[in-house]
Amino acid sequence: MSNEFTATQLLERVTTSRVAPGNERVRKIADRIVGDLFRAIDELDVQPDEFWAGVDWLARLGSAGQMGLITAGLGFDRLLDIRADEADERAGRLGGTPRAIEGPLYVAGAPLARGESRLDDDGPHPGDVFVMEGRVVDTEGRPVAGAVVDVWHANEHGRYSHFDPEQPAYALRRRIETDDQGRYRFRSFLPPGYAIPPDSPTSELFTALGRHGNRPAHIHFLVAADGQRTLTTQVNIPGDTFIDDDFAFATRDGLVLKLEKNVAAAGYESLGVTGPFTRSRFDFVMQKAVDATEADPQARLARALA
Ligand code: MBD
Ligand code: FE
Repeated sequence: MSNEFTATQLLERVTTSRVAPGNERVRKIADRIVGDLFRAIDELDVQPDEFWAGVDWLARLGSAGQMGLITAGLGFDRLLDIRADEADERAGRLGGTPRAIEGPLYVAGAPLARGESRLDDDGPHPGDVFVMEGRVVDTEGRPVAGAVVDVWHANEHGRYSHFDPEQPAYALRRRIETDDQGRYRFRSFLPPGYAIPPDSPTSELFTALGRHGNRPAHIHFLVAADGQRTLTTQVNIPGDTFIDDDFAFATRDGLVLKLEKNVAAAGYESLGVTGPFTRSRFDFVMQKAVDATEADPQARLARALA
């Protein structure tokens, strides 16, 4: 047998050579992606210098911990949500708070509080005192007691604790368990938007693509309760210039908060509120889980690797 082959014969060899069955699904996906890349290299006449610069970029992207920034920035995270929405629609599963992307900056194990919490107790933080409050309910409007609302957002510099060595562990991250009426509330401040780190592999690509790397101001949630479908979502803070131009394409209608300014402090003393503050009311509506997997309270990576 000859060891000289054409590109087509090479692809055939790459995708069929094996000494064991391996994993059929992995093989199918890998073979497809390799085939698509062979074709792209051919059709675009990708030069060796371009190929190796790209490989180096991927290696640097991985060691910078920025894979999740790129999946979001190239639309893959939103794509998976669009596909999940379409599957729900086909299955007649309507209602509930819209899902929105988790993003790459979730950290499991935030401190757990009952009913209410401050997120900003590592502060002081500038800006208005902000309280978000509401209930977790099911699609019939019944309160979900004991739901865990895991919330995280950026600090005033647009950076997230854990990834930013300047912040204490779990700053601006909490889990809040709803009370017997399904209520949660927390105090924090209104975060600014997020911008991808400059001089990083991600910004290199975005500059080459002529794109910006800004997200509008937002707050993330992972809401979990027994028997309910785990909800990953985000809310946006109104008025941000990037609200309809998110680099991660993650803004959703129905998830832009309404803010009430100059609310009186009475009733909010337990959150350390002493003067007028900004409030937003928001209820999370959870769908019933159809199986245990849907009620898995874990975030995306832990789920994927379970
Ligand atoms: C973020 O804060 C974020 O939420 C996403 C999806 C990507 C980058 C930074
Ligand atoms: Fe974020």
